Amino acid sequence: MIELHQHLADADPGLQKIFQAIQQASLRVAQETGRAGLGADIYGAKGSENIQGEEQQKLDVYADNLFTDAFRKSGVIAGMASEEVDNALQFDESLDGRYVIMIDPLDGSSNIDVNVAIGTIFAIYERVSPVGQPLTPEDFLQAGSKQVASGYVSYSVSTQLVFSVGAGVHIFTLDPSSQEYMLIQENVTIPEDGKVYSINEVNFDDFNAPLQRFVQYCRDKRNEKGKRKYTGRYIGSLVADFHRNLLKGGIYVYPATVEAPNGKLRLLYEGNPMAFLITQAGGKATDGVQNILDIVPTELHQRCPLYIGSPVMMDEVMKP
Ligand code: AHM
Ligand code: MG
Repeated sequence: MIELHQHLADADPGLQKIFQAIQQASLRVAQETGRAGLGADIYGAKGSENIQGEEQQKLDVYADNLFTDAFRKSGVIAGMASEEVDNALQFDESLDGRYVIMIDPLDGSSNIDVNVAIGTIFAIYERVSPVGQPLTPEDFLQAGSKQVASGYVSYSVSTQLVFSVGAGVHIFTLDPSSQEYMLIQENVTIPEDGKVYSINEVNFDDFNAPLQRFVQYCRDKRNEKGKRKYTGRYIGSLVADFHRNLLKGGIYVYPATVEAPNGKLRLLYEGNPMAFLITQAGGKATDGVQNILDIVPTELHQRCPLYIGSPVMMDEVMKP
């Protein structure tokens, strides 16, 4: 079986170091999620204090610290932006690094307390400012099309790393005994069409007319045998919903709603990395109007509607 570092043997040495860091940090997160409830202090409300008056570590903060540490030590990353931190971080000791990274250290964290799959999502870029100099906002506010790699770790039945360095999408499973990621599927492509639509349907009345038409189409559509063509599946954990749709075919939509006019998900560390992956896997991703990867961000924590999945279903949802 092929280990992650063997698979990346021909990749840029900087990228190899970044994936080493992702392996180390995600292994620790996997170990910690695997101990949920066994005294590991990962449940509980954000901002709560323990008896000593210290802030309790929620797992998403814990995960953020682990990844930040690993990226800082990698020596090749000049800075990072995280869902958990207001401002972008610059690693002064690694300003010679060519890379910047955006991360959602633990997505779907509302699922932690109920033992449902959660994930880490990341996007890797080359900085645009000169190497050795302080970072600039433009290093972080790059269009998704500039990504050199992206991926996610899914902490579930097993821990899996799914990524692309721009040459297909590959899936690795963490072997807990050797603590190595092992290749289980190379060059994954999403099925052209699928059976699943993943959307929080309670918001139906708030969807725009084209999206309402699409959801109604999914509800009504019958196959040649008169059976329903589509089924709804919504875990409420982007990584898990995305992963199922990648393997089985389907579409995930987190649209604009009245309450959330720009949707809920963040462009830099949710929309973009997933859009890069789906494109590499033969699928499509838009914000309902344009290709996600074409959007030039203006803010670090900018939100964007996300429509992502199998090309046939994406073409249907994008009909005016
Ligand atoms: P988070 O980054 O705060 O965890 O929120 C992102 C999550 C996604 O994983 C998931 O698809 C979505 O929020 C679910 O939101 P909702 O409960 O509004 O449907
Ligand atoms: Mg998130």
